[in-house]
Amino acid sequence: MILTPRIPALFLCVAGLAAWISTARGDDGYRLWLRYDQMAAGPLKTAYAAVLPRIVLATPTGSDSATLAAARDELATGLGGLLGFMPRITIEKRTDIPSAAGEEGYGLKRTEPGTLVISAWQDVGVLHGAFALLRAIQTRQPVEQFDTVSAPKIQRRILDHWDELDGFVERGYAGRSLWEWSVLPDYKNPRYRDYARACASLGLNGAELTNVNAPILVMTPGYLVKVAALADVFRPYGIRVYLTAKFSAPKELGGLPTADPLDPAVIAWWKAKVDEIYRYVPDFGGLLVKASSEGQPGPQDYGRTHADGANVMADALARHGGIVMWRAFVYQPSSTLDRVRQAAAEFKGLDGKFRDNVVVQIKNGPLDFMPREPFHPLFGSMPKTNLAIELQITQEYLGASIELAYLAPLFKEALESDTYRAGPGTTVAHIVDGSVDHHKLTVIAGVANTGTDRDWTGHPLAQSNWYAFGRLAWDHTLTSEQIADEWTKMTYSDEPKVLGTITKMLLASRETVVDYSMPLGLHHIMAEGSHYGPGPWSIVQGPGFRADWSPPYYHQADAAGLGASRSADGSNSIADYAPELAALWGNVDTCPENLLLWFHHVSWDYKMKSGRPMWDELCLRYQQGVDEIRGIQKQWDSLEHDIDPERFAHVQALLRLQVANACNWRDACLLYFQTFSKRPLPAGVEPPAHDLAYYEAVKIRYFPGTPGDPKVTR
Ligand code: BDP
Repeated sequence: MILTPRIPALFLCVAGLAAWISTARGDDGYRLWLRYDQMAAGPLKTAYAAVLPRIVLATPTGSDSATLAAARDELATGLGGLLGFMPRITIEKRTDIPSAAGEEGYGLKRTEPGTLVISAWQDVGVLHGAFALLRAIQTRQPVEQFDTVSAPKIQRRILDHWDELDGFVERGYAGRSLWEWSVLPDYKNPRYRDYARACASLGLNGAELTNVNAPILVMTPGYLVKVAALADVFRPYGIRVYLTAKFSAPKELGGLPTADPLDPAVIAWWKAKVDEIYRYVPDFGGLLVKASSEGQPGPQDYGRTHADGANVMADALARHGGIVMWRAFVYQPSSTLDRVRQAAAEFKGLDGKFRDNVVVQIKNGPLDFMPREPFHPLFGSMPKTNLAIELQITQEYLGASIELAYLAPLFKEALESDTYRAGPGTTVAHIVDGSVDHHKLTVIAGVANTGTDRDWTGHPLAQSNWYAFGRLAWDHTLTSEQIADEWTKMTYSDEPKVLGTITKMLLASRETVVDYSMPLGLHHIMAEGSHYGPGPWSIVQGPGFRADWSPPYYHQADAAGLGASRSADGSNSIADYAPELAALWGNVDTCPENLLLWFHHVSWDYKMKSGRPMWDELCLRYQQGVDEIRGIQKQWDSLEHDIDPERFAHVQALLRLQVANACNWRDACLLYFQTFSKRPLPAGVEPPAHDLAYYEAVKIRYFPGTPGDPKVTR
């Protein structure tokens, strides 16, 4: 079958001209990494042109579909933009499809001269292959690299949007929710399609639309019809929709006297509700549930377990192929156990008790998306349960959309952590991808950083975190360097100065944020409410507030030293890990310094590897963070004449803010900890700009993404 691409040549000329004008004038970042600007003439472009006069889309059926149309459109736009010509695109029925392509992967192969075949078992694999071809050209790969077979290592690769129905995004820093509930289903913003394109270009295949603190109305018919409209836009791109479910829905929506998961009327209610959802969205992915956590209702309200709660929904969903993602982010108001141990205590004993279509979704660390934490011990504790990892793409604790923190190194650190569960090398990634325990259902989720800002993510460079999550969700063996290199080439340029400078900035940025905010294993010392900026002194008070919402619970600063005591003579959280790790982390002398104050209460005079006392090391580490971000700022400034003025000026201004914030972090934390250490700042640390009272008086109000107005007192 020969198909005429739906994009005419005149459009391509106009698009090329528009791209040129936009580069000359500036760039608002809307196109993300799918820019497709014209390549300069040269041998590589000639080589591409020689391979691509004809592209065959090969599937077992050879029939056309909306997904293949999306692939053709993308190829036409992309190749038209990059190379300035339109290949002849045909669809063919083939049987020689590589088996390694699996359900959603693809094979790319140059066959007879001038022909490239994109083959896949399913149409969505062809779409992924089309994006892979475009990426190869955008990143200037030699044509030999076109011949490849690729398949995702994790089955469900989902963005979780913490979006409310009124447009507020919890911990969202890039504007309002993308979903325009008030005008759906009648008006479908064209941006939904661009969202789906961006996700599909990375191989993401799920969008969970609503906040984990679940807005219950989304499950009513008036909203399900809107959900269905979004699902219709996403479907050709291989993106299924998921929703959050509130555990009390049978009571609140169904009018039942109870939400007890073992009550027959409740069981029947969930079945009927799920059946109803599937009438609106036949390929609905499933439900994400935050239950018995932070005030959310859950099975424990009825003396039932997390497994009882998850299974009632799972049974309702199983008949339709849907899944439950049951979150392990739980801690109990009544528990006196160290908060970082509570999820392990609640879930470990439930191993093997969840249905096959349930995944327990676990944050990368046991606390809460800190700039650095050890991996969550549950990854090494539940062999008979499907375990998903939840990463946070939005920068709740890493400077929101104001500060640069490229998160691939954080994601990799979590994924590559060795649990030792089935011997050395049993990494979190291998648990999550199912390969260790041969689990069939595998899930990776990322809390999205998208919003209505024109550039989608608020900070132009924060687009790299959406990109990094998606690429790692497809293939967790990619390195942070590879991903930074790809993203920079696609989003900025492959010109060596630009490429070298931006990738260097990206790769250093996460550790820089750690250094100036929470070095040496410090955690949870940020301002209350907004979670932006320093607040090690905050005591959170009021009804419902808890000791473990206040930073002193975690840093434990006193006259003797600093840090949480989690070794055997403290809360013993090391006992939740494999003996190898307990031995390593439990000993102050062998514990890696980047987790020292996570696991140990360390004397101010403790001699660090550098030979310096811990107090001096801490001060110098804060100073180092400030120095590093100033260095990053200089690197960016050097690009003034190399990239478009609009993105240049935006990032430049944000980096100026970031440097000021880094100084605030350093000064506020050191002045505060100094009230305990009673030691002078060592040589090399700049004197603080203000006194401690000044920093303590800073109150951040109306910070984007912050639920409610915090009540913080000293
Ligand atoms: C915390 C956030 C809060 C979320 C919660 C969660 O501060 O807004 O609701 O995690 O993941 O990090 O449920």
